[in-house]
Amino acid sequence: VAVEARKSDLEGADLASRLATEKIDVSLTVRPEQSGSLHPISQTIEEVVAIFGPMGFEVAEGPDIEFDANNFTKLNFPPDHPAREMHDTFFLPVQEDGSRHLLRTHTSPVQVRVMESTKPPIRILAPGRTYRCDYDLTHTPMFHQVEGLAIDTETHMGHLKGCLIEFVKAYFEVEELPVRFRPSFFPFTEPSAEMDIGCSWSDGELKIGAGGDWMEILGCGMVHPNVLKACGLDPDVYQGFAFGMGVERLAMLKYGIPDLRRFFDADLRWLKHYGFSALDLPSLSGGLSR
Ligand code: 2NL
Repeated sequence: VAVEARKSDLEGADLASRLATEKIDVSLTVRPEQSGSLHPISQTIEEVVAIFGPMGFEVAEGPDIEFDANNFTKLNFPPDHPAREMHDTFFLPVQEDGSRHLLRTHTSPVQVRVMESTKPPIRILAPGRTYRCDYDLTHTPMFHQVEGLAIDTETHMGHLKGCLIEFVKAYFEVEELPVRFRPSFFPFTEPSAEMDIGCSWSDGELKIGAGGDWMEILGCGMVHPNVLKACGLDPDVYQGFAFGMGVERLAMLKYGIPDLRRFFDADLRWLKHYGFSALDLPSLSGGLSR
């Protein structure tokens, strides 16, 4: 190792003296002219993680190929729920034992796995790829979600509202951001809500912040007792909140990206235009985006 190190030192010194005496253009020889960039999906996930991290949420991951039970049954989807249709879900061939695997339709199975293996308190974020049999102007068969889950003995709707209001203000970098929670329905939460943020439209351009219009940003709710039970947690002891949001949508709203399908074209001009420097990691103190 010592010999190797001295050999490369010599080469370094040799190169330096050659550069000095032979006037070699350094920009052509040693400095790369082009550098790669972070895809807006990666950037957006990093930003969301940077905001929830200091609130105590840790990133959890799981497989893209899941059991039907983890994707649907334990999440309180009734056996005849429309989302279970062949039509919306990519199923793998039925196994010999009759069970069937699928491509997860949301990242909730990650939270199912964490609840089954961890004694609360639980605070996790589950970012990742999700799949649905859908392809048009506003849907791609593969897309990304970030879901969050917090479980403890006294976690309540006030905690949910506090965390999510702090999140949208930090993500959109708007301190005076109007928010509202509308009642909604998901099989896995009760009560359920959708969160809107204030916005305005002028000359066909969207502005986030006060302005009289509303923009839906995420879905959330208190984890359904049936889900806690199915994941081995006693609903008389534990309760918690969960939320989910679409990463492409978050990225399009913040960075003014008009067409969803361009995200997955691998077009270098698009990537260069909308990409981020890998050296500018988002942080709350240093600024989320530059
Ligand atoms: C949306 C709504 C949501 C959840 C996801 C969740 C996960 C578990 C238990 C309970 Cl394991 N809930 N996730 C809850 C509410 C809403 O997503 O619009 N996503 C794009």
